[in-house]
Amino acid sequence: MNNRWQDGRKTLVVGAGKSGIAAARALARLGASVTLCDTKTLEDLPCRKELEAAGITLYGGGYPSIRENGFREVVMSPGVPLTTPPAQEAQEQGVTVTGELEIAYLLSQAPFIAVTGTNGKTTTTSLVGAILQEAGWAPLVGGNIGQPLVEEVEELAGDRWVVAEVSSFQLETTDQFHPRASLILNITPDHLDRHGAMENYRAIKARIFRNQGGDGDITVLNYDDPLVRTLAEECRGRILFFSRREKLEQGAYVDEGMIRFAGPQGDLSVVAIDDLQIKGAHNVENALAACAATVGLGIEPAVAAKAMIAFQPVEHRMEPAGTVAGVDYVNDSKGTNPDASIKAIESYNKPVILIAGGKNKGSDFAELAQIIKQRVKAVVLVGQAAPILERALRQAGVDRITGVRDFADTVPAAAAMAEPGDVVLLSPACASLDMFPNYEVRGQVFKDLVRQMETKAGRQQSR
Ligand code: UMA
Repeated sequence: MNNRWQDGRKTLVVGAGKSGIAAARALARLGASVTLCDTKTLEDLPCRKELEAAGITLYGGGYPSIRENGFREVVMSPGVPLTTPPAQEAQEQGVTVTGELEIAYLLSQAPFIAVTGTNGKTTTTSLVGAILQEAGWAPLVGGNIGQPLVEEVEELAGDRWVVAEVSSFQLETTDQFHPRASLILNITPDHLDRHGAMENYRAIKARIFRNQGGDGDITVLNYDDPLVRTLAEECRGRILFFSRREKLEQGAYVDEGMIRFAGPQGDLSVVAIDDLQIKGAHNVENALAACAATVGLGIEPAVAAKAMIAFQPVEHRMEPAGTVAGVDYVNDSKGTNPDASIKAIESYNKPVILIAGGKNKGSDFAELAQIIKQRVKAVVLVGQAAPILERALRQAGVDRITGVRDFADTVPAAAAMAEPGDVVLLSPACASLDMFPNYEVRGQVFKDLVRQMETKAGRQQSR
């Protein structure tokens, strides 16, 4: 790699969260003169002493001027929109604007498998990682999943692999990013408060494959998703579709309950859907995508099948959280948009009591309200988006709605309406940021509330 930072290149990293801190540290190591800024005050910035000891200048309470400080590069954290002053000013001045994913890619000798899509990214990324692990490819798994890649890629030899969950926010700041395999799972409305129109969101997702086209590059696309299917026209790599509904000549599909892969080696049977521990139609899609990518890259179907059968649901994604009085509690805190919650609700044949609400991201809840009307027994609403959700639900004719003020009241309110055989599903359809630092904390609090109920129920039984 040509190290453009080695001679003290003045670089501003915007956002001192996980991604920004990791990028700042890596760039300082590479020789850049790094300033890390954040809207938080200096006192509130994490790891302050350690960052300063690494030679990083900290700037709190806003953003320094690009021109006045002579910055030659700006690294944006994914959660900071490109409309914020440092990105705007940099663009006006022709200063490079980049992101941590791009830097990780430039630093890595190992090839990337990159997974994007509105929903299913975390499960599919983890599953691809598990299959590679089983095949002895020793992958590094990270990215939007919560582990900044820039922290570890430098250590990775060229014969290893990086499996990266990539978000639209990260793709916005890519330039040379060129994964060996890219996967687009689905594109449904999300983050429209940031990306504006759907067309823009789709175009940003398409950046994942825009540098592909070399020998051995593959692009895995969802045949059943109309927006994703049409992206094939823009791809230059080998396209492998996956479909839950149609038999494909090339790619992964379902036939009589079996996941199959059709490729140069013929039409191969991979694994029975019933043998998978991840359940629901959306998880069949995730498994199909992982199968297409890994078997498409040359992993034996039997090896892929072994890993797929052993694979457990990931945390906060339709994760069983406990059973109390015959009622199953499920933590789908990562269901942060209406489509994710629709898929979660649709995967149950039992009566569902839904806990929803949080910070709205400009979503339209009309379709979710229709599905709730058809399939959900009662709804508990919480958080900033509760009034908008309630309006959409009432318009669809849903009337079993309970509003609660505090998140701690959601589980007791749902439990009060539940009967043995029901499922209480936390799938908020909204971000967590109005009440929690992130969806993980929200999911953990939900699980703690269920555990408290379990303990109480156990105590009552033993009396
Ligand atoms: N900040 C500003 N100005 C702003 C906004 C934020 O200075 O206008 C500061 C905040 O005060 C905070 C920091 O920026 O100190 C936060 O940066 P960030 O929001 O980029 O969060 P990170 O902790 O760096 O985490 C990011 C991803 N977050 C987002 O994309 C919002 C994490 O994805 C990712 O796991 C992590 O990098 C490591 O790669 C989370 C996510 O919610 C899971 N992703 C979205 C999603 O999946 O829907 C895209």
